[in-house]
Amino acid sequence: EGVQPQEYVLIKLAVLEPFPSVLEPLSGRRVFLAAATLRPETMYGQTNCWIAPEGSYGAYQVNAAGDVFIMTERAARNLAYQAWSPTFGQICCLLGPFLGRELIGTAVRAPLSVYHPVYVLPMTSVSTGKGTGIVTSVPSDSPDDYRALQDLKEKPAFRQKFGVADAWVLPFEAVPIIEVPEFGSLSAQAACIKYKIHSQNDRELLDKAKEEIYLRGFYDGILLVGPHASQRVQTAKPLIRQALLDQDDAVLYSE
Ligand code: A2H
Repeated sequence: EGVQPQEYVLIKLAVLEPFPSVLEPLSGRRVFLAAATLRPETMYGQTNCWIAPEGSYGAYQVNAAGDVFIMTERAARNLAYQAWSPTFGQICCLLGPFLGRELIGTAVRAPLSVYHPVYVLPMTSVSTGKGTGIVTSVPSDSPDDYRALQDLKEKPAFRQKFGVADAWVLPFEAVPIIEVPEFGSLSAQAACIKYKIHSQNDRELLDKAKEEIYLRGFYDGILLVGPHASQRVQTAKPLIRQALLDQDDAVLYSE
């Protein structure tokens, strides 16, 4: 996109056994959906994982330990050239390509989340040309995530279209994790109400809401949960990011 490289944190969402049929050949291995985020400090509020239903994905071995990442081929190629890659320049595709929709309903462990497990769901705005094509969902602080989860909750026909079970969606509520002055502790919901956003396809309004919330959350937000509760987001963010990396729940990725 831009001229500046973008550095993401890839959150390792562990796929739980029994694997969905598309991933069955990998049964017994450590398989992760690699979700790209700019907001590692929000991981306490994860409620699900998003994929592009018509997007193309593969399973790639990323280290000597045999860890497998699910992501786009484009991301696998980029990742193979990052400094920490032990097999520099090599990509090892174990499976694929397959469609994102084949992952819908997959149960994963989302590090730091209050919910366990969380499920893979479809979101129309997930791009396969950015990050890994896998997005972790934090409806408390991301207007896109909030609106897409509401669409699935409020529109049974939408669930039906993608074969989404009620149990993968209805029990999951946004978790108050960051207090933002004037927007409260569920800032994405507040922004969607303020801008009258009623669908995940309201692109221009969502971009406005996203920009406002992102800046306010970062500069004025106070964390409400975890070991850094009552600290400013600005202060806590690098500490939470580092803890995720140290615990092997995340790796860095830039593009
Ligand atoms: B963020 P930028 Cl709580 N397609 O993570 C669509 N969106 C994608 C994506 C893709 N392929 N890859 C990453 N993203 C999302 C958390 C979050 C994010 C919060 C609030 C705002 C926010 C939880 N979802 O992003 O275009 C990811 O969602 C607002 C900027 O590279 C990632 O961070 O600037 C962000 O977009 C990266 O967006």
